[in-house]
Amino acid sequence: LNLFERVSQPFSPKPNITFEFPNFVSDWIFLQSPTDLSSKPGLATPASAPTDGLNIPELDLVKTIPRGRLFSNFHPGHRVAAYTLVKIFKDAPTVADMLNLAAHPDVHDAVNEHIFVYALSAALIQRKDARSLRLPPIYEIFPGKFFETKVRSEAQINVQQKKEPATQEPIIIDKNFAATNRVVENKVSYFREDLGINSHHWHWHLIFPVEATGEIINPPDRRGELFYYMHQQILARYDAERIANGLARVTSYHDWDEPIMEAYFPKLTNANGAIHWASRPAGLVLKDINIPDEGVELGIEFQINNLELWRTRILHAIHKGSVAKANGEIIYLDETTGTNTLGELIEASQWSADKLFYGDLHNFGHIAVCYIHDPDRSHSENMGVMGDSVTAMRDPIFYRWHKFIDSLFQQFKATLNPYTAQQLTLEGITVNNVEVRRNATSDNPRSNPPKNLIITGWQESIVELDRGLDFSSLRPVQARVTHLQHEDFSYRIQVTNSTKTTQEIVFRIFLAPIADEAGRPFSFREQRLLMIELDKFVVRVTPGANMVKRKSDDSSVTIPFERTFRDLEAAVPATPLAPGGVPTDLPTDRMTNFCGCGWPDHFLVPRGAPNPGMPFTLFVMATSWKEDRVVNGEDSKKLCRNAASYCGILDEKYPDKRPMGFPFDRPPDKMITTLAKFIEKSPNIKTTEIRIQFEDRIIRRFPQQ
Ligand code: CUO
Repeated sequence: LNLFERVSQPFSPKPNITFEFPNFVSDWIFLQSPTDLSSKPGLATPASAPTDGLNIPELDLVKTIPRGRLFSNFHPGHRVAAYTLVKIFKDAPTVADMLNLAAHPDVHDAVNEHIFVYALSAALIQRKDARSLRLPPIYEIFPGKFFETKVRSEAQINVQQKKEPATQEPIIIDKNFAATNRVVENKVSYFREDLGINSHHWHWHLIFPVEATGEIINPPDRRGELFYYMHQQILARYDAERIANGLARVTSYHDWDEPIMEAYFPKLTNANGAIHWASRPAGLVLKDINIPDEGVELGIEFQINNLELWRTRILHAIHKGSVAKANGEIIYLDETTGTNTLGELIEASQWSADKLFYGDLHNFGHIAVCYIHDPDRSHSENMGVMGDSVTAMRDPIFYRWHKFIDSLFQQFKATLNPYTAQQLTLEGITVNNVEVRRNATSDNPRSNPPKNLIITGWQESIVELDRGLDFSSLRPVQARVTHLQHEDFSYRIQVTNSTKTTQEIVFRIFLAPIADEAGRPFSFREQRLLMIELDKFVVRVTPGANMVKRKSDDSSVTIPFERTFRDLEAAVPATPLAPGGVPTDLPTDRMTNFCGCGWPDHFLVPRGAPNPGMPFTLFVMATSWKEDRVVNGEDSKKLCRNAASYCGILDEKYPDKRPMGFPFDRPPDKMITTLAKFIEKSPNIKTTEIRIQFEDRIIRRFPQQ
């Protein structure tokens, strides 16, 4: 029995099951069948129909988005509907009450299925009493948002022919399904259409909603700055993939009268195959959006002029150094909170200083692009993928739009004083050397792979689709996806502490390409924007010489592979096929306090280039934890803790006092033209050149065959 299964179908069996979670004995709510209930006493017990005595709250607002319609969390009207349901779920006195309400046919079968999943997921994350419950992967709930329509038909044929699961071959997902290689942008579709990357983006927007529901009045700590930083890092990572594939870096999309030449044809449908996502052919130009209220659904109307006006006002604020609130109060855009203030303004969230004046720039950009083909819906067409945070990253225009958004933040950063050598230096700590080594493999534990070389390649993984396919059968349907993977590696950092006491040191590790697609070396001004955060961690460094070792899969940026691809109970370590890449037993805390948000580990490093590989700068900086530390509670079980760099920690402060992206978030002093010069006075920083070598073959399978 699974509330996240076949969400467009009536809930079945009809609710003669009551959910009870007396002691939270398990964090597993996704039971597969009613028989599972009896085997897990205390978890959920069959009881009489909970319809008796269950008050169904008023759902008129929720129902303004009819069933079957695609849902956009960038659309204010859609958000009203979704947040109303989030609040209803959050207001249920207990988790069991909430689940019973969600299972009730007047709710489950009556509200829009996308809103249902959004609201239940958001409520499960936001309710403190539901923290131990876990969501299934979003691509299992809505395979139609990840896999082409053909996959659904194939699955249906398999099910109808009643092929036994044991003999049934998984459906093979072509990693080039959206276009041929004649489309240059398709060279990086393995990034744009990756399951883990798109799941991360959905979770990020789920845990940082645009408006609060219920009692939350303050935004999550540094929410606006995280909006800037997480998306900036997506751009840096995407640019690294582009360079590796011989493509130029993404250009900002800010000439809104110009046609958009990069087309995108998603070939996606919703789960029951009835509704497709619109295609965006090359050459379309943004038009004013004028979608009338349609009976129930709230319309939306704005002009491209509005976007231009809001952009001007925001730039005005950036160059004036302050924003004005509606009541006239001035908020200065200073070093400490300026980025955050701007983030809330630009996105724009409920915490914008003045939403009426500074508008809804970023969200409405998503809306304008997703309706570009039918801006008044006179053709009754659905939106394109840019409208939904689950699918937006598939479209090349996402990156151009976000490059524009990022350019606003960069203009602000350019108004701040560059970091001085003193701000970059930590007295008494010298990083003597840094290198990376591939981990030895289990079949060759003594292997001594070349240093400073990371191997990437493809991995084939099996995913389960039946949960999200609306066929009546419960037969398993599996698909085989091919995605990027890297062999596991470790950092080895030699560090000398010349003070007399043990120091708690923060290590920040970044990676950036050295040269562009034509082999021209980047200036430091360019390279700083391409710096990808790989990890950030704290180590006690004793007086004298120390060797710090850190595994790639412990990264503060990523969630483990199993978290992307499996629920906990089904998790098994991946098995390597090729030398290198030892799947380590993940420490328990890595497995338990994830929240779905987090960059996928299989995309920790960019793909790189075929032999002899692509050169990158690896950068390590030591700073003092005493200075950077943010005091939080001691509860190490807090959600999202393990991928805090891009996701923060739920209900806690961001665990690092420095500006996000430090020390690359600001342009350097004019006199500093190279990275070498930037760090020359700081022995606590070390760089080295590494190569990432891509092998165009399967280097791992999950599970092993
Ligand atoms: Cu994540 Cu535009 O903010 O998609």
